Amino acid sequence: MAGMNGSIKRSNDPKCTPADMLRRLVCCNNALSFLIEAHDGLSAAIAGRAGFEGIWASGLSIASALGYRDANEASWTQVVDVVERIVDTCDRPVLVDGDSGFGNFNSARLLAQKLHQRGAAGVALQDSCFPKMNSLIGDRHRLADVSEFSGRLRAVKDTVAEDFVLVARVEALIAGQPMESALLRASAYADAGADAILIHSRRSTADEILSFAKSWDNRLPLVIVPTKYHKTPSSTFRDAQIAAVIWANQPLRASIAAIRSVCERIAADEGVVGIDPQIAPLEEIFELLDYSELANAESKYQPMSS
Ligand code: SPV
Ligand code: MG
Repeated sequence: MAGMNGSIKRSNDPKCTPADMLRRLVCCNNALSFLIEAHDGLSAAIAGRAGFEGIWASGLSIASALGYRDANEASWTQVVDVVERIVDTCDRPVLVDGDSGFGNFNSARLLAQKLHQRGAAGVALQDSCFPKMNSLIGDRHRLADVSEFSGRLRAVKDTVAEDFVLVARVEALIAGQPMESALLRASAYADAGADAILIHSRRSTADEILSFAKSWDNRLPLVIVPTKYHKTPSSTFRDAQIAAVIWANQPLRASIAAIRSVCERIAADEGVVGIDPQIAPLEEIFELLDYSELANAESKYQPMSS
């Protein structure tokens, strides 16, 4: 189906909601799934065409694209607005990085409800205090109290449509807590109704994640973000029965490298002849955002007067 936003191809089948699609990827599937980061409508359109099964609306990437630091500088309504653009330009289910839920149980459930209304398939909430700091920088990662965070999860489950996927993200290992604490937290979040656990690590090897997965023993599906342990082959994650891998920031980082190199070259050359063959043609923009749908709609609804 083509829609008003130019490139919407979402199914009209009420039996297959975005949440159902994400649930199949993360919760009811024995195969390893892959989600890729998007930070705006255009990056989501590109990711969908590359064949990814699901989209990770990354907090780091959305904040960075807006020119904010990943420290809750962007407001939750700004994130919701970006998510709407991602949802409208891509037919894949979108799992949103909801950080810690922007406060308490009430802001968490409001955020989740608005994300659901805008077409997101699920939200990941992490057990951090507000404001959070990106997990891959610094040592100031204050953890929320387990029962208070469990209340945030329960509030989301009780408020938002039943099929909306709720991923509970455990930050214990990021905060330097022992494995035991990570497992206890994950257990509490499973009891609170989470559909999957995102266990995060910033070690350069997957040892921590693999040891967690072994002890966890598949109580709920596991989601991981191998940014720092990116050299680990996917077969290792498959063998550990991980449910989903999120490539959380590579498209944003690719765009930074490409924009930097093109800007430097144009500045040095005082012209664009040298770079033109290397950059995306305008036609690609028109195709990604489905300009042909608009042309068809114009001839149907607004024929040129003769
Ligand atoms: C994100 O993509 O915003 C994440 C993953 O939350 S990380 O940057 O590793 O915290
Ligand atoms: Mg994040």
